[in-house]
Amino acid sequence: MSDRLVPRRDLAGIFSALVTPFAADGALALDLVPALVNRQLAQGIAGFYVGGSTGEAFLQSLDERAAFLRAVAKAAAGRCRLIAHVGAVATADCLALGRAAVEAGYDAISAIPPFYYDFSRDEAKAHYRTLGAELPLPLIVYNFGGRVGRLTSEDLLELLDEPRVIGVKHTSQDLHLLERFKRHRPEAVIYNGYDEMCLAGLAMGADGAIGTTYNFMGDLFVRLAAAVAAGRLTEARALQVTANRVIDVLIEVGVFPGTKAMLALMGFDAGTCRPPFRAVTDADRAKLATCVDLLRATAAG
Ligand code: MN9
Repeated sequence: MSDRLVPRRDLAGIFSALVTPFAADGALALDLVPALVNRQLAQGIAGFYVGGSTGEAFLQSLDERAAFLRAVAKAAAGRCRLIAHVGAVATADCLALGRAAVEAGYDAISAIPPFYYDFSRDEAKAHYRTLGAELPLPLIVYNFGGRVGRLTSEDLLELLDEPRVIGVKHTSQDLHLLERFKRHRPEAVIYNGYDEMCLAGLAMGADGAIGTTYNFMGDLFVRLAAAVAAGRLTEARALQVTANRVIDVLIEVGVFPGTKAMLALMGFDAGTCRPPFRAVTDADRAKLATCVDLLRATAAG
């Protein structure tokens, strides 16, 4: 396959699955984007995965999603790598968002398989082939556990052979499959998806990680990844355990509303989530405040 894209190594590393801030009235709060982007870049992350699950993509119109892609690219101003999640049910909607990402200067696009309808495996694979053929950007398949429709492990391995597919965002506990992706195509860029298993994913060969909690503890995971790369697994494990103390609380209060609340407690307004996500309560905030203290102590130590 001579027209096959060679995956760029600078797409490896820790990527924040950036939250999308909404104002109290539910409107997109694009004014909050520059401070959020600057804060997270200061933590040393490689870049942003914009408009994915964490970005509440499926609670937004296509116009809003495109506007947010543009706002993040403007705020980032070439200082980091940017991956646009353009997944949608309709292939045409993915293409429209993909074109917005191309115009805004994104480095890669990514997409969840077409969902809701029982699309056949061939239909889902054809969807990715169309995105690859029509959009002049590297493509990262988003493998999200139960939400991949009928795509099998073999289908995902087959998609890794597509000329424009350079990698997989692997939000799955199946780390054997992650290792099979790397064995099948060693130069591919494979991202660990569950933050609470980041160490395990990196140990099994992931090139990086994309996650929700890197919005507010990206620095911890940058340190964790560096420790793994240097073979300091005891240190990496201690960092993962600290992170997981926080993630357990987040799962209790709701990962996305909890992430925005953590950012607020740290001094960065990330707005609210859209319903049906719940609003955090004072009791939630009190629990999360103990997590902020834990992270501060870890950063100091
Ligand atoms: O892709 C995220 N997964 C989802 C990454 O959004 C479904 C993760 O970062 C999780 O939010 C995180 C908490 O379970 O690992």
